[in-house]
Amino acid sequence: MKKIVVIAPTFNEEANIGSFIASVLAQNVEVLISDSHSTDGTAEIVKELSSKDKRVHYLDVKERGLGLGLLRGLDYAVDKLNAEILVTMEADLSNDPKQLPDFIAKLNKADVVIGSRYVRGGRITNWSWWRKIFSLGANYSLRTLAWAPNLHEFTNLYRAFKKEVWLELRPKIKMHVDWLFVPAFAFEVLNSKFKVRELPIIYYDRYGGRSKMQTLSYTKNLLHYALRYRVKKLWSIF
Ligand SMILES: Nc1nc2c(ncn2[C@@H]2O[C@H](COP(=O)(O)OP(=O)(O)O)[C@@H](O)[C@H]2O)c(=O)[nH]1
Ligand SMILES: [Mg+2]
Repeated sequence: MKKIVVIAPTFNEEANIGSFIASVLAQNVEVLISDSHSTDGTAEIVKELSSKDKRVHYLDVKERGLGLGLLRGLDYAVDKLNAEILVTMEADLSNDPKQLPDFIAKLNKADVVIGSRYVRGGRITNWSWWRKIFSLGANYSLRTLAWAPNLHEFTNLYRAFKKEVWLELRPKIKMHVDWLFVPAFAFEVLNSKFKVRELPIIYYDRYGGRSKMQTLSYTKNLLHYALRYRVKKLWSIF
């Protein structure tokens, strides 16, 4: 049986982190919280749980940045925890850990499984109409710019992949210490030799606390990133 580690980046998730960790542990896997030095009680809760259960790990990455949290967390999971299968998830209960066995099962036929809200069977509950429009529009544009008719989701971080995928992609995405890490991972995996499959997911609005997403500037950066990527690819052909 391969070792599975769930990596969840956090910043101020004290309202969710206890239930999140319990629901991940219920799937019989290890969990690593990769925290940007939260200023609320997140670290204390995780450290307390970790002292009682050795499957719970806490990493303080000290600085802000969702991409930084993922980068450091993935490295730690591979180097220190000997993870062979890496799963990334949000820590606010938006991603349901009960879907984890479906991700792992699908990894039998793929190297990367991407959770998708925009395929048959996937959906979003409780999001405001404007966030849905931004997300749908962004994912549609990214799909077009990536020239990837078979991938419908670039911006959600519920994903499972083999360690080899991380080792190969790492140099290409390590500079994205912010949210761009999430779509850049999808772009680079499409550009690699690895086999990608999508899995429909149900996405719930966060349970407690506040979102740290700045939707407008993120959407702008996303489109800028994807356009540059496409132009660079076209340029390399000539
Ligand atoms: N390590 C780390 N995690 C972050 C940071 N900002 C957000 N996160 C986590 O990334 C996940 C997604 O962020 P969230 O605020 O829920 O964004 P939303 O789902 O788009 O509304 C959550 O688990 C957050 O706690 C950060 O600066 N550092
Ligand atoms: Mg969230």
